[in-house]
Amino acid sequence: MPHDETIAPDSALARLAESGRLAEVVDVASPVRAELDAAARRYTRPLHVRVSGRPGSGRDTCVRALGARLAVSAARDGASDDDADLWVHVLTGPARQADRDVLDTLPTDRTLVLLGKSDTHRDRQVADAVAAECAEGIGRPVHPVSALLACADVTEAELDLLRRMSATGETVPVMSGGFLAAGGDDERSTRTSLLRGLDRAGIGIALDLLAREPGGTDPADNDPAEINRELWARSGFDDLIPAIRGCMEPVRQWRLIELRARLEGVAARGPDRDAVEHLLQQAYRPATEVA
Ligand SMILES: Nc1nc2c(ncn2[C@@H]2O[C@H](COP(=O)(O)OP(=O)(O)OP(=O)(O)O)[C@@H](O)[C@H]2O)c(=O)[nH]1
Ligand SMILES: [Mg+2]
Repeated sequence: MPHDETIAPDSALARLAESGRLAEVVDVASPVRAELDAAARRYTRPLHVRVSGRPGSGRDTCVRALGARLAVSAARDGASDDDADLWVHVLTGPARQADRDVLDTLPTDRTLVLLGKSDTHRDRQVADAVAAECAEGIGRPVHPVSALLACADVTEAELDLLRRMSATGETVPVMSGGFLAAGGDDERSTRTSLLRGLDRAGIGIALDLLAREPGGTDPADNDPAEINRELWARSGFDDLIPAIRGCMEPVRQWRLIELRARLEGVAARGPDRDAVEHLLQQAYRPATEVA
């Protein structure tokens, strides 16, 4: 078996694995059928992302955002399973040595680098400029995102508070103590959850959204779901979709390599060796050549 060759993405092996019909190459009573089924299930498992970054960079929030906005399964570095297809490394500014050390260990063609907490920059242009500076420093694309905005879940009570703030022109001071105390005991828990959920910059963005149409006809005035959608749209997570798509072919290739290794193990154990060897030979032949 020519191990150095990449496996043709249009090979019969790839097609069989993707259609979940791998086990059909052996008889229903074959002792290897269950192993082939397990190999096929593993090959078609959902994409799994591992999120890395320096402490406090926003890894846990990014894991939540990937799940909430892109329906992608993710875990942060240090999680026990070691099953990632794709890596996401979160920067908070130009890469430090610790970031470079981690990036050096990750597969370039299956790693995205993010500039996290993009909401903390004055506006999108500034965040883009910082991301461009980060990209220049490491010689690869860096995507500005706000995982916090991507996870925004403004409640009715929080939206009411935002409306009151908008009406009185209240802004969030740099020191959060004043913001939390401003509404007295009645508002303290709503102020706390709003600050935890959106942070200072996110509250500012929400207030800008409410101020967009002073007449109050904007749907964001009336509906938490609408303002949440607006905040998600500003998170930058949608912009990750093409970048993730761009990693899919290398992901597929790695899964095929893993599948091949697994099938070689099945073949080596003996039962139905010929059928499994035949399957392995199809890794290099386009599906159209195989009857
Ligand atoms: N403004 C802002 N804050 C964020 C964002 N993402 C995370 N944070 C905040 O940063 C702090 C750390 O976030 P985590 O997601 O726990 O980061 P982590 O890398 O898991 O950090 P540790 O668990 O402390 O090692 C929390 O207070 C988050 O609310 C973001 O996009 N914008
Ligand atoms: Mg954390």
